[in-house]
Amino acid sequence: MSTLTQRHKNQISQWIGSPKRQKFTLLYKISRDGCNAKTFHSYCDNKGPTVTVLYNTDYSVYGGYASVSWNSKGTYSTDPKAFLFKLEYNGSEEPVMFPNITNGTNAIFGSSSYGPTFGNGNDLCCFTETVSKSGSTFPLNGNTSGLGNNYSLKGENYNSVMNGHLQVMDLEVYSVEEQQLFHKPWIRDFDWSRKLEEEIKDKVATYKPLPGLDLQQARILLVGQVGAGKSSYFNTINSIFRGHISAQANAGSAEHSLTTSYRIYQVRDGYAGKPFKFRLCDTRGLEEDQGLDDHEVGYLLDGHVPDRYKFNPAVPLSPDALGFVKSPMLTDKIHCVAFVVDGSTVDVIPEKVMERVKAMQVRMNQRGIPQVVLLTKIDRICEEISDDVSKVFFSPAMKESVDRVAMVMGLPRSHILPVKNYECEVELDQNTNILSLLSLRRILHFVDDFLYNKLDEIEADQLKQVKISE
Ligand SMILES: Nc1nc2c(ncn2[C@@H]2O[C@H](COP(=O)(O)OP(=O)(O)O)[C@@H](O)[C@H]2O)c(=O)[nH]1
Ligand SMILES: [Mg+2]
Repeated sequence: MSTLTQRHKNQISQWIGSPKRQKFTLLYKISRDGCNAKTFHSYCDNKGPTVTVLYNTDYSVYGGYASVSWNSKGTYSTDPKAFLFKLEYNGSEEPVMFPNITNGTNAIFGSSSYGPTFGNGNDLCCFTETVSKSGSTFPLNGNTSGLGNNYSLKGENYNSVMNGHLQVMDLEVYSVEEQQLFHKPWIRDFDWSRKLEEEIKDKVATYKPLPGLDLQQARILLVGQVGAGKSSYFNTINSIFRGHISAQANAGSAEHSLTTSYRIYQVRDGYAGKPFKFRLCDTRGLEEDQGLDDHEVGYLLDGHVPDRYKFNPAVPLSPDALGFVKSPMLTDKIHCVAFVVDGSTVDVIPEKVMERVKAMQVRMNQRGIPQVVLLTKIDRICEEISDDVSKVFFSPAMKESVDRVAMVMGLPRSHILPVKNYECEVELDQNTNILSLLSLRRILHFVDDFLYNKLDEIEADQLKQVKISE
């Protein structure tokens, strides 16, 4: 598993300066492959541009980039594009790039006895020969005695970048190349046409929950971190059917939840038309130490919470709350949960938030409620998608995000639904509409799966009753 976050990859891509996003492939990692110069060279020589990243025991992250390949010839290579950098210092983001100041001469040194080595007299020599792990740390035996020789430190020094030592938790080397789109989609692609848009729009508009259950509408609960795009998802779906961009739900960026009330939103067929047979239930955000918790989610799932219920951070939801629905029917309950996840930060979801999510999933699983992920802000994952949403199934970065979310959420990949919400647009876009409508149609299919199970249960119960009375 790579340790470098998407944000760091974006930063390094920006420093490399290519207009296209870079693709990072992990070649070598000392905690996985062992800290040995020969191993480093066998994995990293002749691989084109690479970036070396060190993670030290003080949570500082730094390293170097070279646009020329590593080799084991015992010589320096010239590389005017090489640079050193720091990304984090003591766990805080502090991105600084240290450019080469000698026209690229002696940019890197390749030798079978040396690990990644930048600069002459060594601006940064990571290690030589073999370094054994001590506890969970690698006490690297390299040196930085020539720090500033070939790279401009911009006033920084050994202490302000490396905390004055080379004790690291890990060191990784990635190859970097311009991200190319796949030639074939990584899942089924669609014909992004007006016809398809109309087709799915119609499917969603004419959706009716399974008959025989006395259900007026399907209820979909949106759950996710503050700022993930829950309110914007409702706004997007609502805009599509309104025929223009609407911002009925309060969306925006704030540290804490802007959404403080529980809202059961309906979407209408055009201007002042009839509401459709589904509801999007918008909750307040999930936060590390406050906001929605699994206990409240239990009440939401079971349909105890009335529309416009005002969450009170100081008082947890309880049956004494005003308007608490004492005996909810199936129609009041939640029939599918959509976790809304910001696609551009999937690799930095705080552990405490994940713990909350897992606790919520337990409650959903107990009730057999299907779960999907709406993966938002996909325009921030990939340039190409940002230009044209229909590239979504051709983007390697997108596939990586989907795989990652599927893994952390413990859901099949087919339950991860990428979407691009309207956020600053003034006009509707056909492909954006299609992707959002597809996600909603999938969700409605999951609702049906849940309802079929309910129907089976009810019929089995009725059969039992008949048998008992016989
Ligand atoms: N670029 C981009 N921004 C988005 C997207 N979805 C939401 N946003 C923005 O993210 C911020 C938070 O969205 P919001 O819907 O209020 O999140 P909530 O807290 O989950 O309800 C807003 O500024 C939105 O404009 C998206 O798909 N792409
Ligand atoms: Mg909101």
